[in-house]
Amino acid sequence: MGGMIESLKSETLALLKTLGVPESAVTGGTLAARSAITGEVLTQLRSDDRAAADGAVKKAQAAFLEWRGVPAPKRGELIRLLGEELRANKDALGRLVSIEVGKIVSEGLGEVQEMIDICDFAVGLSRQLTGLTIATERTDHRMMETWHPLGVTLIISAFNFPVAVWSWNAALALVAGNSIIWKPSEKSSLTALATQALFEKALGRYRAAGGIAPENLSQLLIGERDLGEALVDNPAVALVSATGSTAMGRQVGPRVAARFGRSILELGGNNAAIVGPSADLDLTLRGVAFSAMGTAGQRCTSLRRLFVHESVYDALVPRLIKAYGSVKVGNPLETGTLVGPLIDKGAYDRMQSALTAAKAEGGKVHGGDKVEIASAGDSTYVRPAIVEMPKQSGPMVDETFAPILYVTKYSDFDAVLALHNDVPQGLSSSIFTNDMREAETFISARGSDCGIANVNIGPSGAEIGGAFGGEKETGGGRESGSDAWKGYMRRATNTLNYGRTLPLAQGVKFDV
Ligand code: UN1
Repeated sequence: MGGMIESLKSETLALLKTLGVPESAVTGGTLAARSAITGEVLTQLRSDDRAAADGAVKKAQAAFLEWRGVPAPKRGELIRLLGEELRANKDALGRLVSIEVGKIVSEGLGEVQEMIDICDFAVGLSRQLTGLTIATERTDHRMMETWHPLGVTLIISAFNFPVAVWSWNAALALVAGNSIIWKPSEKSSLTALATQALFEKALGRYRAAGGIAPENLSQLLIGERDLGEALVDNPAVALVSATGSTAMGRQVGPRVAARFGRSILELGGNNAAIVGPSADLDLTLRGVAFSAMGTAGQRCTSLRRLFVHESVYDALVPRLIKAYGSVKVGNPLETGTLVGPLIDKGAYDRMQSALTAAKAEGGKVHGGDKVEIASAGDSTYVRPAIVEMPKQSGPMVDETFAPILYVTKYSDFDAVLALHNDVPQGLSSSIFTNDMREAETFISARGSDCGIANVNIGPSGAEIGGAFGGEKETGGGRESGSDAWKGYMRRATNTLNYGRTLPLAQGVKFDV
């Protein structure tokens, strides 16, 4: 499992410097920034309080009023420059992601690539914020819809995609003409500071080339729950885009709704895959392994439930158990490691409780034990667990944010579809099959009830081009590609009369 992991403190400080984070931002506070790899405190940050939240919203509102007047393609130019900064700093930012939250190297880099991709997407979008022209029932009239900037956009992001999820929201919101405030997870403040620094660099270049942008267009606030609450409750925040647990969404959603604000919620998933009798089992094995063990099971889209047809169960499941037993768990910065640490001890404890509960339901647990790694601090490594369950019950219907894959055998397709949908969450899903009827049924209206439904690839690792999000307790929000941009804008319906009379709709007569 590799030797002692050295302290990552000096490397982190050097990376922060390279990425342009001022030293004053990472010294002198009381909020500990840790590395999931070593568990050590990397630096102490200052945190923002409620008063800072109110001040930031006021500034953001002023910035919005100016930014909305800048033509969208010019706003896109700022995002193009952000994409350039991200390209130039991909290695350093990817490395910082790995150090702070424990992603393996390719996933840390992949996260930055996702940011670059959404910047490219948003640049194109900045010339395509189009509205429909709609047939009108009245003579000499034109009806159309126009899309306008919405207002201050609050982005609440989670530790597991500490920077990519910000970029999905930030790139779209900024191109849409909104100002943004970012409240990252307190477990991933350093990558947030670095991303903000790269944004500032892009902004500097944009202005140097004559671009107009207000002060405080993008603000980063570091802090804990009370800070988030103050931001969420502020009526001048037009849109709250929150990614995190369903428990968090249950707080945020109703509070924003109570003041008739808009929210985009991207909450928990309990993603499943069905393996049909005709599935290509080699491909399935790889798809399942990546989706379930990748990012140590800490993606919203991680595969958590696997339904395997009885005719292929014995050909697949023992191979999977073997893969679980041999996958390299350890320092995510080392070549060959596929599973890095859990974010913290709390995640480990929740994983163990779920495994205990699964045993009580008759589950047969393979793996899940602690992997001892000598490190500079207090980190948490675990062998991914695969649990053979007699039926879908107990912890299998909950989301545990850890690498646990529950596996059950099925015989009837319609019954397994019902089981697939019989959980409160509805984010992502997949089917492994070469049977066209099964594949088409799975993605049809009577198939998967999730926001993402895949065939012959696992439920995680979505590209930015599609709308990302899901139904039920996942919160219903859509971020990233397709027409998710509409969630960041205000739609107006316009009717114009270019005639000399005033025909009323629905044949109403009103002659004065
Ligand atoms: C998340 O876990 O919050 O589809 C986002 C995926 C990634 C994004 C996951 N592109 O797995």
